[in-house]
Amino acid sequence: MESVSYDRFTTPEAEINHMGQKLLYDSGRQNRKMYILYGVLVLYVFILTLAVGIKISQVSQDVADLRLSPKTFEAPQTLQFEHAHFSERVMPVQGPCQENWVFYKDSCYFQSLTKKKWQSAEKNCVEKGSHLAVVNDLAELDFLSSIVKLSESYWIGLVEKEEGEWTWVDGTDYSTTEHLWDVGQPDDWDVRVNGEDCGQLHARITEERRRLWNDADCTLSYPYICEGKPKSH
Ligand SMILES: [Ca+2]
Ligand SMILES: [Ca+2]
Ligand SMILES: [Ca+2]
Repeated sequence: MESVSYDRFTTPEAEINHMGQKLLYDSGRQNRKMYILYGVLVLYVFILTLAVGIKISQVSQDVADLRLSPKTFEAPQTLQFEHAHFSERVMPVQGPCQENWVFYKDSCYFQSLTKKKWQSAEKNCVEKGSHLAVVNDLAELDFLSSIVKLSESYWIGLVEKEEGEWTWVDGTDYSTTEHLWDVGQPDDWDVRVNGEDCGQLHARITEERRRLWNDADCTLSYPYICEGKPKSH
């Protein structure tokens, strides 16, 4: 009987014992879950740290590469710096050209004493049987740099028909000539309403400086340079 009553009715101590075991079991499961969660979290943090570490090392490598090869980074500046100096000056001669014109290679050049807007300047050159100067190469630019006044900018035959589409007045393909823009030009500086769509030889402060190109507002008046072929008599 005792054993039956023991089986059917548990004593309070046994009940407590049983609950204790259940609690222990539950808390064990809870702990395992926590451990798994903790493990996943640690793994996630580890992967994240690894990824950030790889990225930082890539960026450091890129910075180191840039430091080691500054030429690649500064190529456009270097090119303009080389173009900014010239030593050989060409003495202007009249040659087969008309009076007040100077001869260089196979062209005659006229340097205006008056200032005109770009359009009027080109019109005036055409009336003289020429056009605004077309700078075909660096040698021609150096020649023009040597004949003009130091502190003036001069219109040349470079005009922007559409923004970004520069053309030469004599039909020379702009893409085939050297692009001898001054540092930071063309900048289409739009402090005035018209923007800047006409090319000029930029004024210089010192003799040693080559005149590079600037884009300027076509409606401003500047002196200009005409270029034409020698007239056969
Ligand atoms: Ca030319
Ligand atoms: Ca422009
Ligand atoms: Ca400009």
